[in-house]
Amino acid sequence: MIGPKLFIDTLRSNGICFFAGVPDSLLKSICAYLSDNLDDKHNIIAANEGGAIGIAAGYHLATGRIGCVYLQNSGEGNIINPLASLTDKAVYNIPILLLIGWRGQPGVHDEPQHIKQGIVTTALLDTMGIAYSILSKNETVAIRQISQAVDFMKETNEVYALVVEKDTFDAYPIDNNPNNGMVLSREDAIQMVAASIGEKDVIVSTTGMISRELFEYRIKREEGHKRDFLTVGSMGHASQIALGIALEQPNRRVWCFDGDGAAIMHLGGMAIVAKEAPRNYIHVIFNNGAHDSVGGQPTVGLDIDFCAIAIAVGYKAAFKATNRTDLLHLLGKSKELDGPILLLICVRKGSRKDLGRPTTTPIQNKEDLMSFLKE
Ligand SMILES: Cc1ncc(C[n+]2csc(CCOP(=O)(O)OP(=O)(O)O)c2C)c(N)n1
Repeated sequence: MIGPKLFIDTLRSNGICFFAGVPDSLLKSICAYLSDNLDDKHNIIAANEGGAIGIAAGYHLATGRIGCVYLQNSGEGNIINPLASLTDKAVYNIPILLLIGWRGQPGVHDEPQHIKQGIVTTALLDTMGIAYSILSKNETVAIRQISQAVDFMKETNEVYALVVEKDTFDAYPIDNNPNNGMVLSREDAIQMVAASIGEKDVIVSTTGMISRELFEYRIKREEGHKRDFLTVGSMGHASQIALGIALEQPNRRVWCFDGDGAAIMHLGGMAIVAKEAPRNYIHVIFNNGAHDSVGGQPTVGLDIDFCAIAIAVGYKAAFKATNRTDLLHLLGKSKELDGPILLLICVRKGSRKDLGRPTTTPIQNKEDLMSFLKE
């Protein structure tokens, strides 16, 4: 395995001193090392992976140097457009080193949402004409790969990718201190909101632990999962899935259980919710200021005013809760109001150590929900 310090030091000694990206569980120790050792001018956690390509391209334009963009392979879709129409040699020919965490690598067990992406990870790079290598777990070989990648980028001005398998990097102590100043746990908040929704209401929950905590809540209550659509992949799109349902089913309330990282990833979706203005739409953002599900790296969630954003784009109302009493009060109040409404719930970081994963398949989940929506 490769030590995160050695890896980053090698990049730096090859002239790569600027990083942007979206955190990934396989790159957890690299992301943690970068957060601990670089300031936020040299390590920018982007809204989405495509944005990170833009930032690294701008960095190159301003400095002539090469930046590194890190991402989970789930974010490959988000980078295809800027790779094809910005950095490609047929357009601006801008070099960037990609560091791609390979979830769902064929032969390695993973969750359903990673299987297809795992299969197409290197095929997409081939199709895009992007040179790559699979990062060796041997430090000496990895050091050589980095210098070859840098030579290639300097010579051609093209993008190069290092694809990272599971267990490539040594652990690095992660400062995932749940204490972000908030008192409510995300799981408690999820349970309080889920317990308050009407019999006919449905929930579209976002990627990561929010869906896992909702799933376990239904098990505990023996309620089945038919009211919930678990957006296990497709990070950042839960609010739009909820919008699609809400517009077609105006007689039931549709709740989106979003994360701050996911909401920020495709923040523009809120403007479309507001424009379509379904009266039955409630957007709940569980805001811990972190990408908690992949290691707790910071988002700008606690630095921005989501309620002001919601009102500015046209939501009918937006409320913030930071404790149980406020939340209970707001849940009661929001039932009397027309949507779209934003409920911003500030929560602690962290989760239960024994938190499980959905045991039903995505297809079962979809079919159960669709039958429920027909009732
Ligand atoms: C396009 C894409 N990029 C990255 C990921 C990896 N990923 C899964 S969950 C997650 C963090 C989600 O953070 P947030 O929405 O704030 O919810 P939290 O985990 O903090 O509850 C990330 C980055 C992904 N699944 N898809």
